[in-house]
Amino acid sequence: MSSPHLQTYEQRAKKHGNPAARKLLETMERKKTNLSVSVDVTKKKDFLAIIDVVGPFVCLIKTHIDIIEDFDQTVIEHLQELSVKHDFLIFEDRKFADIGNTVALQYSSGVYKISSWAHLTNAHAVPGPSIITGLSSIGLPLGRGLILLSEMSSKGALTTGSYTEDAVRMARSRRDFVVGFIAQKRMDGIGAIEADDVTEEDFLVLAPGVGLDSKGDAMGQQYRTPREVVLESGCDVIIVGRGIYGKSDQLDVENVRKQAERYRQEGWSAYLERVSLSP
Ligand code: 5BU
Repeated sequence: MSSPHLQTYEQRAKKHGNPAARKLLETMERKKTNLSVSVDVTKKKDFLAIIDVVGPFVCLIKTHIDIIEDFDQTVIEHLQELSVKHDFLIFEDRKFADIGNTVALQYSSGVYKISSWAHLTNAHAVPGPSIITGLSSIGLPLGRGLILLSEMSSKGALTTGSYTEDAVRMARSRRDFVVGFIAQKRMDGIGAIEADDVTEEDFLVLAPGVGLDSKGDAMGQQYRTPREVVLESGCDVIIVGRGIYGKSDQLDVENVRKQAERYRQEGWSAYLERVSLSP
C-alpha cells in the first residue's frame, strides 16, 4: 500500500479508527476541500460572520475561543449551528501544555468546556505522555481526536530534531486518540524503531503558516503556499487565517468569500496532483 498521503482522503477515511478523524476525512472528500480557516478575531459578531461566509469552502474551522472579548454561551451555540449548516468540523487550537490532571480540567471545565464542542484540539508534547492520558480521559469517550504539535511554523521554533521524534513516538503509542500533528511536513515513520509496525499508521498533518500573498509577518510567522505545503511536503490540511480575512477592522465579506474560494481551489488542486502520483 502506498504512503497515506498518496491515497485519497476517502480511502483513508475508511481505514481510520478514530471517529473525529474519519469524519474530517469524509468531509474533505465530500466537500472537495482541505482548507481550514483560523478565525482569529476578537468580536463574536465578526467571528460568526466570517464562519458563515467561509463555511461552504472549509472542512474545519479553527478557533482560539479565549480571544473573543464578548464571549458568552451563544457563541458556542451559533458555532455549532453553523457547523451543521455548512458541514464542517471544529478544532480548538488550545495548545494544552500541563500535567494530565490539569489538562483534563482545562479541557472539560471552566468557561469554555472545550471537549463539549470541539471535535479536535491540540497539545504540546512537552509534559510527556501523561498529557495524552489526561486529555483522552475526557475526549475519548466523546469521540474526540487530539493533534500533537510536532513542529511549529514560527521562526526559531524549538520543535526540531529529537523533540519532533519524541512527539511522534508519543502519538504512535496512542493512535486511538492522537490522530495527527501540527507540522510542516509528513511525520510518517519518524522516530520509529524496528519493533514498531508503522505500516498501518496514518497521521493527519495540519499545517499552519500558509499564505499566497505574503512570506511572513512582523512577529515571526512564516508562510508557504498551499502547493508547497500539500504537494511538496505532503500535509493534509492547510490552515489559513489572515490570508483570508486580512487584518482590517472593517470586514470585507465579499473579499473573504473570494479568498476562501481561492485557497480552497489552490489546496484542492495540489491534493489532486499529489494523489495522481500514486503508483
Ligand atoms: P495566520 O493568520 O494564517 O498566520 O494564522 C495562523 C494560525 O495558526 C494562528 O491561529 C496561530 O495561532 C496558528 N498556528 C500557527 O500559526 N503556527 C503554529 O505552529 C501553530 C499554530 Br501550532
